Amino acid sequence: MARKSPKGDPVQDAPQVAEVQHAAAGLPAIGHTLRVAQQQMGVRRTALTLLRVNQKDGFDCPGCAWPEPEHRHKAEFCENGAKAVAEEATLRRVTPDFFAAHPVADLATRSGYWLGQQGRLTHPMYLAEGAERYEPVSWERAFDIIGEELAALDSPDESVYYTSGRTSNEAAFLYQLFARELGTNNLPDCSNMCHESSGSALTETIGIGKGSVLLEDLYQSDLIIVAGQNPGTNHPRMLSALEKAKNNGAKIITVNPLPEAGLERFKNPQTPQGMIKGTALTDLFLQIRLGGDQALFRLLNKLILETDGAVDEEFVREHTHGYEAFTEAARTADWDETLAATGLERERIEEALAMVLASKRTVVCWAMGLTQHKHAVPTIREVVNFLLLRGNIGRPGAGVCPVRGHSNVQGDRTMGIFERPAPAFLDALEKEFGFAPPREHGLDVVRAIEALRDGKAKVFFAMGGNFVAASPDTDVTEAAMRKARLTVHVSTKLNRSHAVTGARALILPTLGRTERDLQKSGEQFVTVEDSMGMVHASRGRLEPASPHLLSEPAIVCRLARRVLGPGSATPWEEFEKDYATVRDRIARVIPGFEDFNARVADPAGFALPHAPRDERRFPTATGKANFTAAPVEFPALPKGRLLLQTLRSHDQYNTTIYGLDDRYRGIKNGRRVVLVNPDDARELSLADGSYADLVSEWKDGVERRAPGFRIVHYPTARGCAAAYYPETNVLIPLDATADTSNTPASKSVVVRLEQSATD
Ligand SMILES: Nc1nc2c(c(=O)[nH]1)N[C@H]1C(S)=C(S)[C@@H](COP(=O)(O)OP(=O)(O)OC[C@H]3O[C@@H](n4cnc5c(=O)[nH]c(N)nc54)[C@H](O)[C@@H]3O)O[C@H]1N2
Ligand SMILES: Nc1nc2c(c(=O)[nH]1)N[C@H]1C(S)=C(S)[C@@H](COP(=O)(O)OP(=O)(O)OC[C@H]3O[C@@H](n4cnc5c(=O)[nH]c(N)nc54)[C@H](O)[C@@H]3O)O[C@H]1N2
Ligand SMILES: [Mo]
Repeated sequence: MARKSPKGDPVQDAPQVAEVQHAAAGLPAIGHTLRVAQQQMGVRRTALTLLRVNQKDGFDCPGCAWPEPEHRHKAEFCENGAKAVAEEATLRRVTPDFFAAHPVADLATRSGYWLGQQGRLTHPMYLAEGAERYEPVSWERAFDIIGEELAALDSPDESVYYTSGRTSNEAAFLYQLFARELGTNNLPDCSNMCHESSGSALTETIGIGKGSVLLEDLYQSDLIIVAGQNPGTNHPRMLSALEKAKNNGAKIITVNPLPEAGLERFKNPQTPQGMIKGTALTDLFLQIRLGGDQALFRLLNKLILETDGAVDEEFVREHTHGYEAFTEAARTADWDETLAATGLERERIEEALAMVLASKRTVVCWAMGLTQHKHAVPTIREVVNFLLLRGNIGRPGAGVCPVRGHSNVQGDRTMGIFERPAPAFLDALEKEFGFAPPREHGLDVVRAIEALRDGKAKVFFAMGGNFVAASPDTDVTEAAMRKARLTVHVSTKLNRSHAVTGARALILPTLGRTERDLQKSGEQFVTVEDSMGMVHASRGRLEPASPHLLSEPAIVCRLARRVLGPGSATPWEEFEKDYATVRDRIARVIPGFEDFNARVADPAGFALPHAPRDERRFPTATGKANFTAAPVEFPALPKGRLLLQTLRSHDQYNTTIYGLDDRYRGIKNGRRVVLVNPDDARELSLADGSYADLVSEWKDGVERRAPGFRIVHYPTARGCAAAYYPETNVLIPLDATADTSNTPASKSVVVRLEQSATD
């Protein structure tokens, strides 16, 4: 029986299953793009807006962080980029009348999809203590309320400043400056739930937590391994890059428990021939079990070590450290253990090895499939070992390529949004702004939830995002948020975090990327950094959704003036007036941004320095690239249980739900589905089309339950299941996190499926 949708919510969740697709993009994608865009924006605005995405004088696509190619096509956007734009540039509005008609208790019963579909926020809104509804409030009063609550704290460390990854460099720099002047490093961000494991592993091994390849490297590589990533949905423009690499002779190995359509075949909508036939992308598909990647790369490393002449000995000698300990560990890798961990056949691994040995230039790309496991950091370190062995870092056509999510998540980190800032960064801030920044580490996402839960944090401020829906352990997180004195969200759209609040709450509506940002010195632009370390300008042209919006930089500047008062020597007023003055400071504080204003005038932008990529220099503790030798781990699966990964459908952007279809996977009109391998389903007597509750099992013995999921027989790896996030976040225990990075392990949750009594 299909689960009833929340009361009064017109959204039905009645999943249907159609055929699984084996190719991505093509004509259907164009049709979908235009339909979604026109529903939200109308015909004229659709044309005007979509033509400016990722153009040199336009705005950066708020979709993903994939870089723009040098030769931009007239339509340099994809289906899902267009949906992201349409969500922001929509003509629908959430006005004070809306809040008058919908008390918070009503909003709390609504689905995320319904909330998002209501449109853009137009006024600052305030929920007073004990009140049932948000009411309009002036900006001045809003800042006063925040000031009152901050003044009542025993320490600035009782406040938390979250950032999602759409925030521009300028806004992020100002925001961290404000938090640190106030006296706290409590700057958790979405990266804590995303690529933190990549940052941790890469900083330790190569000395910088960012990818080492540029687009040109992909085009020149012989072999690209795409592990734990679904670019057809989440980074569609990456498919054009993969296609170009293939046309240049590259081979592609895909490592994934799911056969993802985009990696099977890409029908490039920008070429007539691409539309009809398309390009087969994957040459070898390794259908791995969830969490088996460390074991796979470890065995490949052993096999490379055992092949005469396969190791780049000169590189290893000149540039690396820890080789002995690593080889000792790698030599113990075991076929049987690896086959059990990965679920792969021996022949497939041998084929992969042959391709690896035939390649002189190898790139490994990855995303959430590698980062969101308990052993994510050692897994990514093993990928680094794999590349180091054959000298595949720091030369053309080769390297590490963690593919970032949010369009400026990498830039926000560069700007200092980090709860554990480097001492050198704090020194530079101190020198430039003349105050002593706090040195103690702050709270990341998981620790911030714990602090709220334990009453140690009382004010929660979010620069974008949807914290309660994106975070793990939904019930725990929501209860923690409700304990806060004040929750504040700087947002473009309504979401669940506005309905699950502290005693008092504020919604501060802000400009999106697509909109004109007019300040006292004139029209402003902002800057962003993509997944490959390229920085460029982004300029919105649309009329703002409402005259009452403030830009993110303006909000931070006004808040800082109100809260820090005349005691702050920082020229907040000037920063608000002219963002170029912010960039001048960034140029003086952050290495690589010298002459920022001059260089960003070049429409193509500029590349940030990357020592391993540019000079084969590794700024690690040892001064070399570090091999590491962690024990191999993989998730244990008790009998009768499945390992669940929580992932994205084709119709969502994280917690923003665009629609109820997942076209490539053949799911329609509903999101409460769980994909199970037919053989597992048979063994567990889970009929296709029947309904079950997902119940997660964790060492604390607490029962976490997500009710009413339709079982879909689907060709995923044995023992593995998949269901969409954020509906499944209720299943992920707060302390089920990755070692070192503390990222929620959202890709390996042990679950049992309990069939509903009515079936
Ligand atoms: N349209 C759209 N674009 C987006 C987003 C969005 O929600 N919608 N989100 C943005 C953000 S913030 C991010 S971080 C990225 C996310 O981009 P992805 O990481 O591609 O997103 P997920 O849907 O989480 O997909 C994880 C992929 O890894 C595979 N996988 C899961 N576990 C394992 C494993 O153990 N091993 C291997 N080898 N594979 C595994 C899954 O089957 C799936 O193909 O996309 C960004 N772009
Ligand atoms: N189970 C599970 N949980 C996950 C993941 C998973 O794979 N599985 N993925 C994790 C990952 S990778 C990430 S990155 C996080 C995402 O976590 P978040 O970044 O917190 O979540 P989003 O859904 O991207 O946030 C959407 C909201 O951002 C606001 N917004 C949009 N554009 C702007 C803007 O320009 N300015 C401002 N101020 N606000 C804006 C809108 O109000 C919108 O409702 O979720 C994580 N959670
Ligand atoms: Mo992400």
